[in-house]
Amino acid sequence: MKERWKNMPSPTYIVGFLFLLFIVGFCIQYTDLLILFKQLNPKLDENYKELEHCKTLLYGENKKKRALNVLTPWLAPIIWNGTFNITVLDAQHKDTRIGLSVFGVKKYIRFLLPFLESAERYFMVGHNVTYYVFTDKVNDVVKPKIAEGRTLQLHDVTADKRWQDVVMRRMEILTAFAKERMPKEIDYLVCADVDMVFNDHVGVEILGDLVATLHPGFFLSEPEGFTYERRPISAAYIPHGQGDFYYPAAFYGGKVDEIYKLHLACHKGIEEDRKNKIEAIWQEESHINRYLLYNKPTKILSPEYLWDNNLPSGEYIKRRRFLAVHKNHQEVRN
Ligand code: 5GW
Ligand code: MN
Repeated sequence: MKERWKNMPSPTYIVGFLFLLFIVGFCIQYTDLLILFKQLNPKLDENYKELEHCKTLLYGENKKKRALNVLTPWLAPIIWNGTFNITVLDAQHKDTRIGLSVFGVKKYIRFLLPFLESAERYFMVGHNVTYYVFTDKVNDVVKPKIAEGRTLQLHDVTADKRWQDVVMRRMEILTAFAKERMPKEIDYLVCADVDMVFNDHVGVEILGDLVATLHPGFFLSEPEGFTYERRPISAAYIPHGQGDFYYPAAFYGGKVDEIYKLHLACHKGIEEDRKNKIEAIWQEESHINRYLLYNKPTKILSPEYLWDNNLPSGEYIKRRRFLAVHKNHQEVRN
């Protein structure tokens, strides 16, 4: 007995060993494992740089802000720079047909050419793209040079007198197109405002069954601060205490059948409101937000995909992929 006791490590040794274990545990817990990984494999250097931004989103001081996460509570990815591998995704979508719809009605026709030219530079480059341009002045449209594998369709629409009707009409027109024509021509439809330009890569990483963007003006706000329609009499009503994110009507998309369902629901809601002599606070955007509360998007785009250089909190936005064009509101109003 006595002999064996002598062979046991001394208490100092045990304490030292436990301390060492603690230090190792601490390091694993609090240092970035990717750094260790990177040292083992220098080829990961490039990926590491991309992931750095993703990491700050995941572990940074703002992780409690739900928009700054990379997954929603229902496990839909939120697409921030560095969260996708475009080479893999491009290969997966080699045969995918993508539609981009845009309205240039009345004075907004002036935004069409810069919009389309920028789309040729940055939107789904190398993929099969169909532009669906809706305008009241088909003959005045100046077409940009379109790359091979891409087509531009011009469609005539009526110009409503009130701007509110112009923006809401989009739901009705896109319901019809997503039902009749688009299923034969495209797999996914992306819907955009025209008073915008593509300013950096926007590719197949944005494709999903039902995709919406985080509104650049509200991504750091709590749902109570969102400008949802709060009057119960409207079909776009969202009760206080509810809501995940505030989604803009200026950039969203999805599989054609999903987008058809969204547009049909919004169109019906707008018609119902019309009968009840009410108009939702932000027109079709309010109806889209209502729809997406009960039909959760399967993918969400960070405000990189809808940014305005006049907004604060630009430090979160590493890539300004789709940018608002500054407009003279007086000048473009009818
Ligand atoms: C005109 C005046 C006020 C509001 C909207 C319009 C308008 C919008 C129009 O006269 N013609 C037209 O085609 N639009 C379409 O609706 C454009 O595609 C435009 O991008 C979209 C949404 O209207 P915006 O861009 O003025 O809305 P915000 O929220 O970006 O200011
Ligand atoms: Mn706009």
